[in-house]
Amino acid sequence: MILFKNALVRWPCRNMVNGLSTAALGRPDYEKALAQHEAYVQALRSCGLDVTVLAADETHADSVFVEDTAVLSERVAVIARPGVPSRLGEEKAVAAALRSHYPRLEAITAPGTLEGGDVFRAGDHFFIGISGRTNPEGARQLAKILQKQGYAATSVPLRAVLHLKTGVAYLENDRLLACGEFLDQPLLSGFQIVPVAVAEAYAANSIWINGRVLVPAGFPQTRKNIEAFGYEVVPVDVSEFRKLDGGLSCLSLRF
Ligand code: CIR
Repeated sequence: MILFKNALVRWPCRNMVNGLSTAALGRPDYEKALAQHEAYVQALRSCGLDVTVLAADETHADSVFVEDTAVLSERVAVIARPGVPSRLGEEKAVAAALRSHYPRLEAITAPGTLEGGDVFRAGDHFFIGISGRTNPEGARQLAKILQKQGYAATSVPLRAVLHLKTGVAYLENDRLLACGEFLDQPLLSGFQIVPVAVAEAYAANSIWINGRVLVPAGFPQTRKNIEAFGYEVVPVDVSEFRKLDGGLSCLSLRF
């Protein structure tokens, strides 16, 4: 079980209302997004994390989704390379902030692309989604860096979702919260699957942090299903980030 000490988040920029989206839920309300972000940071602190808040980056509308810019572990930090032109460059400020935590940073290089939302970790095994954002070359580079550090890595092809963690969340104890295409994915058959109903698909992007599970507010069945395993659930309202296809995990890097 990996206990987290730190989190890195980025203050939402005004330009976030122009972020990429397929959700068709309307434009985010910026003031509401700020309040939700503050509550999210509080929730991270309530799990014992020391949270660093990076300044807003108005030149990148999606820069609040800081998880996509790196893959972190106790042995290595890997700076990602976003798979969509409008997000390229977001990773620079994140790399600068991570330098004070890691002696050396690895990086995904062209023509590889990789977004952190496509990576989940179960113990010493990393699963890397091959998506519209993470290409096979990016996954190959990440796997090589991780394997050098003694980790295992498996690529998982995605069918419909934006990122791998849009549809799965590792809850420790070999348990995986999963939805849709991941309910019968043979590459994930080693896990006990905690299914998320289609109507609550957004809640598949929950996050286990030091024994608690942060779950998006408004998904009572998923909350109940997670509580049934004895986890303490912390609901967090991120409705304004959902409008940009972003979930709970996307808003922070935990390490
Ligand atoms: C994007 O399309 O890149 C952003 N609007 C949402 C990114 C969400 N990140 C994530 O799932 N890890």
